[in-house]
Amino acid sequence: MKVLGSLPSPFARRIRLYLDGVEHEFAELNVLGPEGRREMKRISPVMKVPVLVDGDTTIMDSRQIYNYLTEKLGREKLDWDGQNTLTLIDGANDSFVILLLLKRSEVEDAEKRVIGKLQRERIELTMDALEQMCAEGKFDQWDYRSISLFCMLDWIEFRELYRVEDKPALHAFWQRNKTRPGVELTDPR
Ligand SMILES: N[C@@H](CCC(=O)N[C@@H](CS)C(=O)NCC(=O)O)C(=O)O
Repeated sequence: MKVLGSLPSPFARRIRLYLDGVEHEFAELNVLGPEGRREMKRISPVMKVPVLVDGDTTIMDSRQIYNYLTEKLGREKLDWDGQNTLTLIDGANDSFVILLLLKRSEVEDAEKRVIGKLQRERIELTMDALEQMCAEGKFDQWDYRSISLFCMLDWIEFRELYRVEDKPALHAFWQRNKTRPGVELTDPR
């Protein structure tokens, strides 16, 4: 199996961490560079990473890759509550990606414009919900949900998009999982 992704991508990193201990290759792409974009075009018209290639099968999107891997590896699937939690994490993470792209596009006062305001609003609500769930112990187990949450928190801190310390339970969760061996190995810094 081959995972195509960029080193910093939180969506690619969650798949790499989910595959910890499972033999696979990680093919690193620079998603904004010309070579990386050429390679992405070849593999997926969606032009996003991660993409999983397993023999003749190509799977796009981290959620679908996760579903594919649970089946292939015979692991337990998330129930609907777990899937909703993933949707909260994905919603926040997608909005953070848009904020980063606005920053890189040098859009003036991006967060005062409709596109920026909508992202910030979603981020506030989803981060509040995740903080509460974390305080209730819903991320105590290191499973795909926790992996996905960790990858987002670590990335938004790395990209300076959010002050994780403003959310005590999320901050404690991030700190306590930082030193896991697989986590350290995939650190984009
Ligand atoms: N829904 C997708 C989101 C993936 C995503 O946003 N990937 C970003 C990197 S973090 C990407 O490939 N961006 C390239 C682009 O938008 O052109 C997933 O879960 O895999």
